[in-house]
Amino acid sequence: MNINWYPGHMVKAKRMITENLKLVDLVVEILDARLPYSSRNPDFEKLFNNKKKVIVLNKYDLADPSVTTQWQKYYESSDIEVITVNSKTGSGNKDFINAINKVMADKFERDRLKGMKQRPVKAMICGIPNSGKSTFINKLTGSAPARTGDKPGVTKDRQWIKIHKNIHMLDTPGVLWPKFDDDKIALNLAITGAINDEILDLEQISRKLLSFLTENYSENLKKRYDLNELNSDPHKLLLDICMHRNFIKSGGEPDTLKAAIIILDEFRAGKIGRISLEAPNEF
Ligand SMILES: Nc1nc2c(ncn2[C@@H]2O[C@H](COP(=O)(O)OP(=O)(O)OP(=O)(O)O)[C@@H](O)[C@H]2O)c(=O)[nH]1
Ligand SMILES: [Mg+2]
Repeated sequence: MNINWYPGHMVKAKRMITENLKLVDLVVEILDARLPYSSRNPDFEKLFNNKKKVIVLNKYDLADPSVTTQWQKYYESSDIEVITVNSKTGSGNKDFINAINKVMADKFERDRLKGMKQRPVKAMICGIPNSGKSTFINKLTGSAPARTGDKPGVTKDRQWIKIHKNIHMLDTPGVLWPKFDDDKIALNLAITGAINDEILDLEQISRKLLSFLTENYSENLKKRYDLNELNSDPHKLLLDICMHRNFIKSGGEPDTLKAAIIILDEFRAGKIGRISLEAPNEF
C-alpha cells in the first residue's frame, strides 16, 4: 500500500497556519476520536510545540467510549487539556469553553494585574481534512458560517468566526503531511475518509477494515451484515457480504466494489457501531 495525499492546497494552508500562529493566543488541535494518534499531524506537533493548546477529540459518538477514555488519560498525563465532543449535537461544547478559559487563565490574570481590559481570545483550529473543524465551529456559534461536507477538503481558505462572547476562532483547511510513517496510519486515515477516496483502492481499504473488525469488533460485524460466521479471508468475507446484500452485477458477477464502498460508508456513518481503530497502548 502506497498512499500519499499532499496536494498544493495543503502546502498553502500550512503556510497560512504558520503565518497566523503568532497572531493567535492558542491552537485547538482537532483529532478524530476513532484514531487520535493517526489523525494527529506530526508537522503540527512540531509547529505548535511552544503554543498553548486544547485537544478536541471529535466524533466521539462514532468512537468506542472505553478506548476514548484511555486516550483522554493519555493526553492528560502529558498535561494537555483534552476534551471529547460530538459536533453534530454540540455535546462537549461547554467543556471546550471551560478548557479554553483554563488554558488562558494565567494570561487573563496577568492582564488584569496590569489593569488591561480583557481582549477576546484568538484561537486557531487545525486538523486533518474531514475531522469536523467547520462543523464544530458551526455548532459553537449556533449558526452555519463555515461550509462543511462529508468529504475531505471542503474548507478552502481561512475564516475568522466569533464562537463565544470572548472567543474568536480561525477555521483553517484540513492539512495532512508529505509522507505517512507507516501503512497503518495511511490506512486509518483512508478508512475514516480523511484522504480523497478518488486516489484510493477502495476494495483494498475495505478488506483491511474487514480484517480489523473481524479481529476487534466481530460481533458488530456479524450483526450488521447478518452473518453467523466471519470468513478469515477478507476477500471471501467481502464476497459473503456481497451475496447477503445481493450486490450482483448484470452479468451475475458479485459487485465487490459496491460492497466495499457500502461497508466504508456504513463504518464512517457509525452504522457498524462505535469503533476505535487504535488504542494508546499500541504506541
Ligand atoms: N458523527 C459525527 N459526524 C461529524 C462530527 N463532526 C463532523 N462530522 C461530519 O464530518 C464531516 C466533515 O465535517 P467538516 O466540518 O466539513 O470537516 P472539516 O474538518 O471542516 O473538513 P475540511 O474543511 O475538509 O478540512 C461532515 O459530514 C460532518 O457532518 C461528529 O462529531 N460526529
Ligand atoms: Mg472545513
